[in-house]
Amino acid sequence: MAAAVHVEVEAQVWVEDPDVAWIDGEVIEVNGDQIKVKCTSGKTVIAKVSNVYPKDAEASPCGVDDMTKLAYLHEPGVVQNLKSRYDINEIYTYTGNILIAVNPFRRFPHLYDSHMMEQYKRAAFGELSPHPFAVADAAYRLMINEGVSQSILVSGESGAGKTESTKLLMRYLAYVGGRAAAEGRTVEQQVLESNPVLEAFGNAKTVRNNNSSRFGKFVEIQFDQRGRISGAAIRTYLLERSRVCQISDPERNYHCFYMLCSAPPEDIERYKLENPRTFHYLNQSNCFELDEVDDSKEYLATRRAMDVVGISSDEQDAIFRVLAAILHLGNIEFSEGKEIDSSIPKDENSWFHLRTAAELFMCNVKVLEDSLCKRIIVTRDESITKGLDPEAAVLRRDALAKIVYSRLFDWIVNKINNSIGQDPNSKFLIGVLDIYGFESFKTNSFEQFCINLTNEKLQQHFNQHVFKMEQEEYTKEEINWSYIEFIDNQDVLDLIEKKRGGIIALLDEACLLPRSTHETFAQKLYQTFKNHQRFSKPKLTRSDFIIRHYAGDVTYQTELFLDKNKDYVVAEHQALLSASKCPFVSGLFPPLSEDSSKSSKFSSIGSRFKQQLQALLETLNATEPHYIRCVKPNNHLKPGIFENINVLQQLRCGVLEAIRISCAGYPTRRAFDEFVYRFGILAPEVLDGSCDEITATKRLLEKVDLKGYQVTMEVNTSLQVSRLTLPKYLIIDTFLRKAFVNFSIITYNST
Ligand code: AD9
Ligand code: MG
Repeated sequence: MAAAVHVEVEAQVWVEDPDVAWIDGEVIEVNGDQIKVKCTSGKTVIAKVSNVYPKDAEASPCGVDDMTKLAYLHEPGVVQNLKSRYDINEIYTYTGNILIAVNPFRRFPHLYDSHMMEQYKRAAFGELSPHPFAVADAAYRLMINEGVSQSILVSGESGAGKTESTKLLMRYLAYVGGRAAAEGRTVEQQVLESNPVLEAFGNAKTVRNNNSSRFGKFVEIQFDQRGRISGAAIRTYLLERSRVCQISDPERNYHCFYMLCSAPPEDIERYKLENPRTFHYLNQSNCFELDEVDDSKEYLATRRAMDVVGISSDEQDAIFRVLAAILHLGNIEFSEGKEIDSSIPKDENSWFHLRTAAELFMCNVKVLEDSLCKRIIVTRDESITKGLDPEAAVLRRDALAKIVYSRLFDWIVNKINNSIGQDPNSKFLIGVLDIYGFESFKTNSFEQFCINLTNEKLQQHFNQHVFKMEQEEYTKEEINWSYIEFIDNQDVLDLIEKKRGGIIALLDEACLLPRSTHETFAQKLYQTFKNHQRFSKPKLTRSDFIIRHYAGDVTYQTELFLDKNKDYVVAEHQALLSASKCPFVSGLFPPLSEDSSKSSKFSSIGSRFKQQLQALLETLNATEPHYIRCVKPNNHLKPGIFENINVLQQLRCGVLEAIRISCAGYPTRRAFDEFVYRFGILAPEVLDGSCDEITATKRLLEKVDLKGYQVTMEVNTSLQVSRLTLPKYLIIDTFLRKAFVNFSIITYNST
C-alpha cells in the first residue's frame, strides 16, 4: 500500500516509528517531498511524503467494528483500530467477512454463555458485535439455506487463541445443531468432549503458550437434512513426537504425563509412579506445574471425558499404563558392556525401571532389554546380533518411547472417531480447522518446514478466495477490473512439494540413498535451486537453507531432516510389543505384512504429510470458507498489553494481504446522493438543481479532475442502487485535500 498522500501543513498523518510501528502527528512543515511532523509523543520527526499515511482525524476513539468502515484502510489505521478496541475489551473485529480475534488473556465468561449463543442465533451477520458465534452462525445458515458445506479456518501464531476459538465454534454449532434435552451420550457431547481428551494427549506447555497444541486438527461436523448434527470426524496432523523424550526448560512434556503423576493413590500404586521430578522425560525441565491448573483434577476430568467419547475403563487403564511404561523406559540408563560397542542397563535403578516398563507393557523383560541394547542384522541367509554402544541404546530407547506414544495418540483419535461415528447419509458438513501457524525460530527443523508448508497452502487458499470474492463483487456491479498482481505463492509450493525435484522429493531420495547425510542433502538442494528466487543458501553454513516464505524468510537447519522424515518402527520393537500379553499394547503394533517386514521399508513422513494436506485442501475447496485470524497482542501472555509491532508482524502474514487485495481494486463505494451531498461543496456551481445526482456526480468529478473512478449501477431485483466506485482510498484522499485539510469522510464497502 504505497501512500500518495497530498500533504499540507496541519494535516494529520501517521509516520513510522521504531517503537510503536506507527505514530500519529501533525504536519508542521512541508519541504518538497520532505515533511516535518510533530508527533503526539512530543517528538518531531522528518519524513518523506511517500512514507506517511493520512490519519482520520475524526476516527472514533472506540474504533469501528469492521475495518472496511475505516476512512483509511491502511496499516496504521488497521493497527490503531484493533488497539482502540482492545483497550475497551472489544477483542473481535471484522474485516469484511474475516473475523480478527485478539487474545484477551483473561476470561470473559458472559461473552460466551448460552444467553449469548441464543442472541447470535437470532441475529443476522453483522447485526451484533463481531464474534466467533456470528461466524459459526453464518456458516450454519449458509449450509442450511444453500445446502453447501462450509468450513471455518482458524489461523494465527502459537498462543494467539486458535484452539480457544475453535472450541467456541464447536460449542455454538453443538448448540444450534444439537438435540435439546437428548438422553445419553449425544454426538455433539462427544464432539465437545473430544477436546479435553485430545488436549491432554496432544497439548503441552511451551514458551509461547501454556496449552500449546502440538498437532493440527480438522474437525468435520456432519449434519442431516434438518440441520441436526449426525456425525463427526476428527483428522489430526503431525503430532510432535520429539517432545515425548526431549524437553527444554521451561517447557513441559504432554499434559497427560503430569496428570498421571497426580492421579489418586491407588492409580499411583498400580502404575508404579513416583514424583514427576524423578522421571528423566519430565525432569529435563524445571517446570512441573502450571499456574491455575490442578493436574489431579485434570486427571479425573480427562477420565470423565474419555468415558463420554467411548473409551472404556479397561482401555483407559491400558492407556495410562502405557504412559507409565514410557516414563519408566526413560529412566533406563546404559553403560558399556563387556564387549566393545555393547551396553547394559547401568545400575540397579536402571534394572528396576527396565523391569517395571516390561511389566507395564506386559512384555518380556529380556526381549525389552535386547531390543534396546542390541540390533539384529538380517542378511540373505542369516541374522547376526550386534551390540549397541550406550549412546545408541539411548537413541533406541527414545525411539521406542516416541513410536509408542504416537501410536497411542493415533489410537485415541481413531477410537473417538469410531465411537462418535460418521453419518454416511450426511448431506453437508461444517469443517473447523485449528492448525499451527507460521513458525520461524532461531533454529528451524523438519517440523517447522512442514508447518510452514501448511501455512503456505492455506495462504494460497485464502488469497485465492479473497481475490475471488472481490472479483465476483465487481462482476456483479459490472466494474471493469483486471486485478494485476496478487502475490501468488505457487512458486514456493512448487519449490517444496513439486513431485519431481521439489525439496520433499529430494529429501525422500536422500533418505533412500545409503550414504547420504544432511550435508549431501543440503548440497543437492544448493545445486538444484541455485537460481530459485524463493531459495537461498546462507553464507557461512554448509547445511542450512533459506526459504522465502510469504510471511518472511526462514532459515532451516538440515541436521535432523533425514532422520525426522523416516517413519519406521525398529523391527525389534515391533516384535517386542506385538507379542505383548496386553491386547491393547499388541493392538498398537499389528503384525506387518510379509513384504514390509522383510526390508526395513522406508516411509516418508514428509510425503505423507503432503498428501494429507492435499486431501485437506480438496475438502476445503469443496466448501464455502470462513476465516478467523487470531492475533497475539504480546509475548508475555498477559492481559492489557497491546504491542503494535508484534501485532503488525502478525497482520502482515495474511490479513493485510487481504486488505491489500481489496485496496488494489475499488474499495470505496458510495451512493451518488451521498457523494453529492458531501462533496458538492468542492464545486457548488454544479449543484444548481438542473441535473440528477448521477450527472452532478460526474460533473463534480470532472471539475476536480479525478481519474480512475467508475460509475456503476448495481441492479438488484429488490432495489436499484446506483453507485460511484472510486479506486483506492488514496485518491479520494487526494481529492479531499484539494479542498480541505480536515474534511472527514466515511467510506464503506458494499459487502
Ligand atoms: V498453539 O498454536 O496451539 O500453541 P493457540 O491454539 O492459537 O496456540 P490457544 O487457543 O491455546 O492458542 O490460546 C492460548 C491461551 O490464550 C489460552 O490458553 C487462554 O489462556 C488464552 N485465550 C485465548 N483465547 C481466549 C479467549 N477468547 N478468552 C480468554 C483466551 N482467553
Ligand atoms: Mg492450539
